[in-house]
Amino acid sequence: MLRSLRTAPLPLALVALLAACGGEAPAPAPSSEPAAQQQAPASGGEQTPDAGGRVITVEMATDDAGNNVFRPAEVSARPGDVVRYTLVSGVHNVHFVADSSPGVSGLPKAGDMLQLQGQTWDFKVALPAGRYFFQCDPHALLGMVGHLTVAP
Ligand SMILES: [Cu+2]
Repeated sequence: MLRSLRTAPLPLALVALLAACGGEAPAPAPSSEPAAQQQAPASGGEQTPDAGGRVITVEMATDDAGNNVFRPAEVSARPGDVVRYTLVSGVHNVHFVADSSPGVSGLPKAGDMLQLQGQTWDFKVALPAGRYFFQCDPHALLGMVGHLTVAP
């Protein structure tokens, strides 16, 4: 199940669209594109790291005590790496909040909610060196936050 989710084929156009989604002003999903919304998986789509890059797994979980966490919460990556947020339990998303990184382009759009165990949301790192805040929107106030540190 995990594998089938990860390898579920995406329409190429959708992959290109996701890969191209960059740092433009975040626009709410237009309601005039119901077809695109229906086809969009609840993930950032599988990304492939650049040559020499790596895939970095970050778990998203609601543990037995009810704590909502990113594991690890402090992530280090280089440009060309892929950060693969992977749902372990609970319902979570990933949101690199633009207000926390003023003036930065290349932040991904807020991710959709992941609900199925093993579901993933990939972010291919294409950001200048720095430390970027991300959160799970429904659990940010409960401490489900983290940082991505991009090395030069
Ligand atoms: Cu969450």
